[in-house]
Amino acid sequence: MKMTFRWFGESDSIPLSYIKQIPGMTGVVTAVYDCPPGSVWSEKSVARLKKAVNDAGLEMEVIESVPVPEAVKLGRPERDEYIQNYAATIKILGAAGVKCVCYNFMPVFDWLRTDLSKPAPDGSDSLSFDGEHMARLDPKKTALPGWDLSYTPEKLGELLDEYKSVDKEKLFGNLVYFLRGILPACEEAGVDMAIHPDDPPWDIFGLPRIITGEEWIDRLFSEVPDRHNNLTFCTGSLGAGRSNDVVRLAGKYAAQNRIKFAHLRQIKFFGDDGFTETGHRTADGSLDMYGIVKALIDNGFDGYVRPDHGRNIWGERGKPGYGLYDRALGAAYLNGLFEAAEHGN
Ligand code: DNO
Repeated sequence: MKMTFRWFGESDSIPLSYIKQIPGMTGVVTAVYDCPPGSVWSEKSVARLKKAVNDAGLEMEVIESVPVPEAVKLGRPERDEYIQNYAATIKILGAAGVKCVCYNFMPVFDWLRTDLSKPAPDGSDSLSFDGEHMARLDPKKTALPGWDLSYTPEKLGELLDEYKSVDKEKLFGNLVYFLRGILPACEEAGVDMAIHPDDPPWDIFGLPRIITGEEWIDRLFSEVPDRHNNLTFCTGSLGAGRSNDVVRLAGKYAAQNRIKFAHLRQIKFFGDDGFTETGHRTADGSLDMYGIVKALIDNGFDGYVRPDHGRNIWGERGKPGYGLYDRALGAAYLNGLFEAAEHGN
């Protein structure tokens, strides 16, 4: 297991030197943010990022994310060009020592929350999702965290209309087409693709979401068995789907050697489908964090791990979910769980 920490590049307010001081930290999970979406990442940008990370005594073996353009998810005719660009980026990353690329295949929006700073009784605050609140929103009139703010309301409207002809089957077919297009580059470059589950794992605003649980994940691996087609096991995303037994799924996909990267995060359920992010401990939420870590270890997991979203604590006003303090506490706690699980307790 390699413990890592997400870092948003030079604009991140957290210095690499602080990340290095977290016990057991081996590297950062990062991305190039100065290349236009859909283009081939420049070798110069990748090399600069890697140098900054390595100079701080850290590794850059995981990229999160190389975004997949909407044209690819929609299956537009121009997707082939974007897929070629994606494959070229993978080769550049592989040459720079990157081993794993985390990506998602969610239409239009990435992760969604209805509250970025829900207060807790101890004075901390965190991200939260409330389905009833979400149901009252009009995507063309509101901007929520996780939304791509570069869309104008008109563009967003057009995109939402275009997705009306894309159901789950079509989206799945487009994912398979994308993977078949890039996997030869992954083989050549020694890079594992690790798809991130949809967050939350159900349809939003009528947009189809497919990486939501066991049925579709099994289908993905049976349709594209290539060994570079893998999973980012995100406990908070999968776990928000209450029918997903994350301990069992962690064991199952670790045994299949499909988990290359784990996002370990705690959530506490409320109402029918609501959840609030909490501290990482099992006792703080609804997921059995030790059970998850033990299932991973008992089934041979040896990939990258990162603490996922943290709360705002100690007066920090971090990037939502990505402050320093609570994620550092999460990493320390997770290191303890891994140590115990590895010793067979
Ligand atoms: C949220 C993250 C996601 C993730 C992407 C991967 O904090 O886990 O935004 O990076 O979905 O493409």
